[in-house]
Amino acid sequence: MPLDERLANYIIEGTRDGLIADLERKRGEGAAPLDIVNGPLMAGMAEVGRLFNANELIVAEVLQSAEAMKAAVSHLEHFMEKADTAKRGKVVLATVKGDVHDIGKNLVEIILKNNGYEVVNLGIKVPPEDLIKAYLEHKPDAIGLSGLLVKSAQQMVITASDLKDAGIEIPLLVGGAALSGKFTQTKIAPSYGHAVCYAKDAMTGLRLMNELMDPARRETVVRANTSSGNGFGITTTVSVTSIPLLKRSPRVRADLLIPSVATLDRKVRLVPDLREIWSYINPFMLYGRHMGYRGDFEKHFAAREPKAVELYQGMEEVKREAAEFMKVRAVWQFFEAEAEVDALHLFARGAQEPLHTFRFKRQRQGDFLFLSDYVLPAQNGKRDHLALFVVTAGEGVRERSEKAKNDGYYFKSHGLQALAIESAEACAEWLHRRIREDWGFPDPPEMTMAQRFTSRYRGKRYSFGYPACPDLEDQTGIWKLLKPEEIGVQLTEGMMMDPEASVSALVFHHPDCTYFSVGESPDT
Ligand code: B1M
Repeated sequence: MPLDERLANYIIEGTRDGLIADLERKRGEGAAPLDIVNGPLMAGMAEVGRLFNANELIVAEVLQSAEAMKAAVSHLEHFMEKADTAKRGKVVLATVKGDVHDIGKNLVEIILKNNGYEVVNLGIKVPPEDLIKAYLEHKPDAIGLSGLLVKSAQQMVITASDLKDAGIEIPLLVGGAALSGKFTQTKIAPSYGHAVCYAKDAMTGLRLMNELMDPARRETVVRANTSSGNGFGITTTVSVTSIPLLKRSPRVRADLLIPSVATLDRKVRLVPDLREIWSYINPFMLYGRHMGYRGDFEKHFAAREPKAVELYQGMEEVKREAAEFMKVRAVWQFFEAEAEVDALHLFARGAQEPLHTFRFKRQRQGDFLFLSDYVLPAQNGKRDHLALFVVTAGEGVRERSEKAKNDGYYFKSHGLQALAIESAEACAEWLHRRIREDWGFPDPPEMTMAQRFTSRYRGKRYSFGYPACPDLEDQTGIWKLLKPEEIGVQLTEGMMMDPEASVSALVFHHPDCTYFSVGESPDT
């Protein structure tokens, strides 16, 4: 292959074997280091972007390409004049106030940095005033805001307005799992008054930056993403239909026996066997959602499909590193429970006064489902029960992932965060199974993990923030009752759990449990 094509190919293939020798060969031909970067190497990264958008490369492979790019640029920087390190642009990146979400933002940093942009990553829980300071200090071409939850989308509206009041007018790029283009346009953009661009994923973030930094295309993008109005007054368009005064949803039986529970003691555990927890990881989430594998990973891996095998081996390497430090911890407890109209009271064993009361909302139509309906009325003075838990796998993950990212090991950096996140979810699945056993209805031996991932068992677990109980403020009730600080999980002012790889839930045993939406989560 001609040398330039070979150089681009190292990036496309995400391999470093022979890269430095060929870079030296190219320099030997008299090519300036910066021209090599902006020439064959950037051509390689541009092709990676095209292949990703054409579904021919997955996130994991893009990360390996970025690693090769980082290695090439780090080598050539030794021969560059200081002034040579001209960048295509500069972005200040941050997760908004109250939010600890990191994995998405870091992916964006890796993609932008290895496509020629300077990125100032301010980290998590960044208040508007720190963003304004960073703007004055770094004079960026754009600001990137990230967040996981609906609350964070609302925080972006406030942040945008504060940036406007500070006289900032550069484009904003926003992204995050609970965010949408519509919310960006109708809420965030009007409160900023200048361009606010929604980026559904990191590659879209890159495309938007390329367009904004291209004089020929900038105006079009800015005009298309700027809207007037003030964006404030986030009105959730909840149509207030009257709910028939239902004592209980017709879909939820009351005439069932209350199963007894083994103990009401609070349990705190460091889950010893990581491999056992990892056997509860949903492959679709780890290899698909986070590492980008397209298609049925398990089936393709079993058929020894090369991409699936390579990704599996890559994640096994990450697991070996994680096994040295990852701690999966859990705190859980059963409580006596009584439902009363919209209140769900939790009691210590035999107590008269409730320890805490949750207030959920009933669905406004259809089956009028309501979480409290899943608690059976007391029988012969014996109350029904509810279990609560918080689990985490986030201890030490951010530091190690950050180090791997700074050392240019992007696959490992992202892989560690993805593994921690899915280990938290897997621990929730593992613990929920134990709780079913403690409740006296263990899973039948033939139950498969796939059936567990689709909750084909008795009862269900519900997490605050999800559609059946969208109010994140209720997390404070779990914190009061379970004190998850003991397993190292803090609640932020945005009602997020720090570390990021954490899950909280209420567990009901009722066989009629189903997942539903009370239809009140504000549209984001
Ligand atoms: Co959950 N979670 N979660 N969660 N989770 C959501 C977000 C949710 C929408 C699910 C739902 O309701 N159906 C819901 C939020 C609703 C709400 O806000 N009320 C929710 C909830 C409620 C929760 C918990 C509160 C539940 C609980 O335990 N009580 C809890 C909170 C955790 C905490 O507080 N620490 C929780 C926990 C978790 C896990 C840890 C198990 C896990 C990881 C979360 C994480 O990513 N950090 C998780 C997951 C996986 C999800 C879903 C299924 C997927 C999120 C995802 O893909 N993350 C999500 C439902 C959904 O989206 N379908 C859901 C991977 C990450 C790489 O993607 O963050 O989108 P993302 O970043 C992307 C893009 O957004 C974009 O590029 C990135 C890379 O491609 N982007 C940018 C992001 N920032 C950008 C900035 C830019 C440009 C592009 O600037 C330049």
